[in-house]
Amino acid sequence: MSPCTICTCTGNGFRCEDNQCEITAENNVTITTTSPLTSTSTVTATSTTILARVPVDGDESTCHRTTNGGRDDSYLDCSEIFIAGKKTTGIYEIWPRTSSRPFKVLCDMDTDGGGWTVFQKRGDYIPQTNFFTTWASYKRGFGDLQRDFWLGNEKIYYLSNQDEYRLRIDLEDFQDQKRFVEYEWFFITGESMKYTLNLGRFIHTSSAGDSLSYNRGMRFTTKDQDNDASTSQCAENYKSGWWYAGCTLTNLNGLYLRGNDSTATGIFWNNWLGAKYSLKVSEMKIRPISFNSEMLSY
Ligand SMILES: [Ca+2]
Repeated sequence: MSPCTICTCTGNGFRCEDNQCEITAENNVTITTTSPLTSTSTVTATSTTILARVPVDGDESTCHRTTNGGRDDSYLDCSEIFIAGKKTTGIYEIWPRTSSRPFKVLCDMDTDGGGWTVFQKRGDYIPQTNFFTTWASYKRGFGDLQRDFWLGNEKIYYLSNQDEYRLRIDLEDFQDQKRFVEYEWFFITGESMKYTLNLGRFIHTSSAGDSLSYNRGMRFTTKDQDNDASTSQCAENYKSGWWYAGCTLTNLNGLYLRGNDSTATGIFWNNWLGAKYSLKVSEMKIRPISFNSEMLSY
């Protein structure tokens, strides 16, 4: 995850890219960018093009995009990228409607017709990313899109509220058995509502049982912010950040414990292998309900 910038930009077209302010503009528009940490620069555009890249340091939360800078040729999610003909699983840039800037995501272009935007991934990597982390970390996202990661609650919020999305979860154990579950629809609220899990009906053609409906309507909880429905601290009990109720039947952000463990603090999906088996792979992903890859082949 690349940090963005401290910068105030005025003018027609601005976006953050690779730790820099990337400036674009229409004909003969003057753009002024300022950064308290570096310099002020003024550039004049003569065409729609990248005019300058202004390196600045700091926190992405203070970046602001003005009018439609850069958005015209951007994608809302991985399904749009798939429809545009890019059908190879990998990392792409998207720009959800309410996000102030574009960001990179992992697109699963293979599973069940492709077009999935992946927001969580666990796998057998060394070293492992630490998922027993803070509210701020879950908000921002962490890990490596090439390996294991949490995309970030803020980004999941932008993504999941711009369309009606199906949720799919792909799971794998250490004997290479695979299962999946789907839920009819999925979105999370914004931070003011604690990223509450809104979840549609469990789809019964799934190949594992339903372990997530129990968390429906629950707020997100981390080790430093207890929003669960238990008198205990679920995040501490299960070593994770999740939409705990009192507490949970699944813990996909749990510790990476590689198979059987007696503690039930691993990556478990109770209605497949129970709470004392820590899975090898978990991937959580969304795709518009309206997506139909078969129609695209004509
Ligand atoms: Ca509690």
